[in-house]
Amino acid sequence: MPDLHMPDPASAATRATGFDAIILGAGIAGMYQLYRLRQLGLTVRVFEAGTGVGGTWYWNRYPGARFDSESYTYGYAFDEALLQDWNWSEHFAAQPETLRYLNHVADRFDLRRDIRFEARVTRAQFDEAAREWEVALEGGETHRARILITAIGPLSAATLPRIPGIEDFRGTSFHTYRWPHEPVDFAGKRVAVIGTGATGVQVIQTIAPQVGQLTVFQRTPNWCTPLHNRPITEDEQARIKAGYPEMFELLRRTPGCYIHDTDPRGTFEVTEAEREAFWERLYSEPGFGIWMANFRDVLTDPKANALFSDFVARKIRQRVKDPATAEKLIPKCHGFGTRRVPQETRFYEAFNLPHVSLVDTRETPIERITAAGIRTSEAEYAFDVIIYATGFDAITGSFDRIEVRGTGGQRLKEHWADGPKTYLGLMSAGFPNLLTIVGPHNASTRCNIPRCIEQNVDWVTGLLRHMQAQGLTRAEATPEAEAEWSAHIEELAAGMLYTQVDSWATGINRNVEGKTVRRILQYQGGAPQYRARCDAVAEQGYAGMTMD
Ligand code: NA7
Repeated sequence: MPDLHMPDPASAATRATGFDAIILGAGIAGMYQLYRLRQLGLTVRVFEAGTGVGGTWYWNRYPGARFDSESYTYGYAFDEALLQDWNWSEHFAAQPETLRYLNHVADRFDLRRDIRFEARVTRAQFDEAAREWEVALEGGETHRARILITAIGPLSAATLPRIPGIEDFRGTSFHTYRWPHEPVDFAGKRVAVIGTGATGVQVIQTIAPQVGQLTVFQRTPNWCTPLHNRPITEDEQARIKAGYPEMFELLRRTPGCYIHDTDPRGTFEVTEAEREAFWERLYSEPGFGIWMANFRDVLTDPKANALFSDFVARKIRQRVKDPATAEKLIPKCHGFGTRRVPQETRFYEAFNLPHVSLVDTRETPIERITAAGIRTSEAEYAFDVIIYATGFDAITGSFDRIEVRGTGGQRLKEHWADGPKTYLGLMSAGFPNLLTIVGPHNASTRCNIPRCIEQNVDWVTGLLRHMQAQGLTRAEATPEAEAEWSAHIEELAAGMLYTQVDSWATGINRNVEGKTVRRILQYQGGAPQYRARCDAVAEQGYAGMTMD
């Protein structure tokens, strides 16, 4: 069987004892990487902690979980027959449908036979002499491979709040990421939701009409805008399928691979009437257009940003009947779009229901979780269910949880202690043959993620094809290339308002030790520019890397 090291004349000494490649994670990225590596004829094993495929869409089963990207822009693009066979039912599909889709893909390409489920990787160590990675699973079992590819997701290390007493609560409680597989009955229940990020918003708006009583604990409000989801009609389905080539062409050109492209105009280059009309239109249209296709300076010019934030604040005041609640729901410490914009469906109207209330935890902090519920500085609340929509140790957290050790035994977590150091967001110096799909410093976390995943995977596949053809067994980013790329990442982010705001995108998570300093974790130059950089590196024979 052909493998990565077959052409290597010294193969007897350097031959991997296990697989050609190990992939961590069977989400969208891991599944596609497996598919591509099989095409190279490599032996591959995927280790996945869950009992099924789907990653994000396997874990996040909370009520209301759904896309913010148009469904048809989100599915895999690599197989025309798959595109033509699959019918998305809504413009923004809900989690069960997406999980069905990913299971369909796994069946269709017979992916499961190379995936080991319920296999959580705890450690990965590079063996310099053998030029291979040794990977340990929870329980101690180890496997070896020449190449290690992480597809562990940027938002997969879920974090509970650091509030005393969490284990004391006698009712039912879940983190949204660890939602049970069985349905949860909310009828008549007294429910608390802690957290109002994109997840909390989806949960709150969905369960508000079902529960007996809902209390939302909000620390920081977010600028939420309408999703405007609806079913896809038969006519639309036909048009979508006929238009895939043009649509994917458009997605290749836009900065985040969405169908929404930035408006070239500046906020102050139009009259007030034109501006208001444009913003009204954006507010009435589906999806992320309001964030991605706004005036070009809304995310960089503080004055433009303040004006648009004021527009959205007015909308919130119109939609929330109680003025005091409306004011609490309007962000005061950050401008629109400087944190992830949650897309909502009657989220603000949920606070008009008589059994829904909002607690501002900056005014009245949560002091502890008690056996019966939640105690703030002001009151004691009794609950049957507490939902923690408290987010993730984002982007680097999933790496930190695995003990990844490169040459000389250095740990990746230490190498990244002052912020990630990468080359192309796909490699790190001192960690040969390790490829970090959707890792820090690549374009994927600012992206309609499957589009950037496909780019990452295709690039990695090209690199492995090159190594295979040349008989190379070791590839590593040089420290110089890593330093240059890491500086480039900082330069690209300069002037972006989001860098001045705490959020998962800037690496802040006060529930995690040490995650209190803002970092530049994402490539901000846009997916087309990122793709061009990656392609140029490949065309130059993998410049910035040592390979032998
Ligand atoms: P986010 O966006 O990180 O939101 C987490 C929320 O939980 C946010 O409102 C936090 O408030 C809140 N939180 C966290 N810890 C606490 C404590 N200790 N007390 C009160 N409130 C707390 O995560 P999501 O899951 O909503 O979304 C993650 C991404 O997934 C999303 O952007 C999409 O891209 C998909 P804070 O803002 O920190 O004050």
